Amino acid sequence: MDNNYVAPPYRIKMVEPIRMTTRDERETLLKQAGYNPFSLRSEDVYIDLLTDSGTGAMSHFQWAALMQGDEAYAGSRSFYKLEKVVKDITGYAYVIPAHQGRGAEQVLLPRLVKHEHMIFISNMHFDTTRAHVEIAGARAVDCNIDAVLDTETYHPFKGNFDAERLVNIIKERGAENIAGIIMTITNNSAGGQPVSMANMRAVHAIARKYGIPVLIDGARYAENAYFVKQREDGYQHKTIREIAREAFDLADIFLMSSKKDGLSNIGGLIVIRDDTHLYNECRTHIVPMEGFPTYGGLAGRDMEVLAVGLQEALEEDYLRHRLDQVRYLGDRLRDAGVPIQYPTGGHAVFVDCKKFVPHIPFDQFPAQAVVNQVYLESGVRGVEIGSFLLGRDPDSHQNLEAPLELMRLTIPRRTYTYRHLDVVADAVIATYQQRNDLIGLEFEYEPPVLRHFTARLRPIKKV
Ligand code: PM9
Repeated sequence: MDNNYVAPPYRIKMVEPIRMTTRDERETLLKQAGYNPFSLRSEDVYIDLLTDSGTGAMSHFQWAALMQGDEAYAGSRSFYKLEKVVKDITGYAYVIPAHQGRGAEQVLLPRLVKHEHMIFISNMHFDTTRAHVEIAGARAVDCNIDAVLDTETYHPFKGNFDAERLVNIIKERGAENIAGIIMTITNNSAGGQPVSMANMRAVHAIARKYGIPVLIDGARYAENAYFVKQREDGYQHKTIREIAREAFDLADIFLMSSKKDGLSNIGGLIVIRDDTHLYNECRTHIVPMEGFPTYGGLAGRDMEVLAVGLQEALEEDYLRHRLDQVRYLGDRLRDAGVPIQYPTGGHAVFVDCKKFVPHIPFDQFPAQAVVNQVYLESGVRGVEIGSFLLGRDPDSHQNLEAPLELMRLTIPRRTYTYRHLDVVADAVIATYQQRNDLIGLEFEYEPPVLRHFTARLRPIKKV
């Protein structure tokens, strides 16, 4: 194991105080939140690892850029700056901003659904992507490799598509019924796991053979490129930018939640290689949904920040430290015997809660029980990525069983120190020592879509 974790390539210029609560306070706060940490106030959280989405720290270059925002409704100078940066990175012709990733999804995905009974196929759909696929009247089919389910065994590219299964699904369903193939890089739900360039190339070749559009869901495309450089033969001497471009060359559309590798607090992108018809359709539909095509729900200052952040996120020093922080937390947990998705991925450590609390069944949300206990223990907020998040089958309405029950400890960019991560590790290890006492949860209130954001739960008391 490489225990040489690099120090940050930045120093701290501004601080935001955070507050530790008492155990008794947290008992009350969690109960008030319906045993769903999404409903906690952030002030009541000591270290917030709910998400890396929009939660990172901006550089002084970004803060300076913010002052240059052109807030014109139409034709903002800030849009053209952003457009140029995105075109330079992707090589694509058309750029439309959106307020965040799901804004881009709601505008783009329905344009690809041409008739009933269509599906999208992905290495793994992220939850909002799945929701927008379903809202568009299609269905989401995941096509991950089996290695992802074996959390203990090393695989350099656990985020990969199962290319053979992809071909079988296309043959079974008929190419005319596939609305698109979505390459999620990195593969968030699988554990922030990277996808290899060889795999992307294979998927692209299959898609071309059957005439199916390829989409990159690239919230964390720069982190993916860094893993390719580290782990895939032939990429060691290429820059992150070159590797990212090679990935974009293997797709037709790039959807981005730029709250991640855009290093910004808000933002999304629809980027289209060359399909003028599709671009015009998106341009039309973005107006009622997000805003005029040169702002798409963003302020001019947001576009300025994003134009700078997209470039900073491609810097190798930044990425090395970012991924080392994740690796550090993962190594601390593994050393203590806590089961995690191994190797660690790009943005988070994913704790394998099927193994952590095997006595809690999937429909009592084992990972949610662990997330809650870690909060009680320490004021650290993680998030469940499992059956609670997955929800119900849109047709049968039965609770779906997730292939993995994970607690995600998501590390915001440039925000916490290694010492903060020690606090997190200690809390998770303390929770692991009490794992046999943890109990499952049931619904007090269950919303019809994306239930994990706003549901209320209660512990199932032992009788
Ligand atoms: N991802 C995350 O925490 C934020 C929402 S859940 C707390 O992982 C991918 C791969 C994502 C993603 C959001 C979106 C949607 C699309 N694709 O959140 O709408 O990881 O900007 O992006 C979250 P927005």
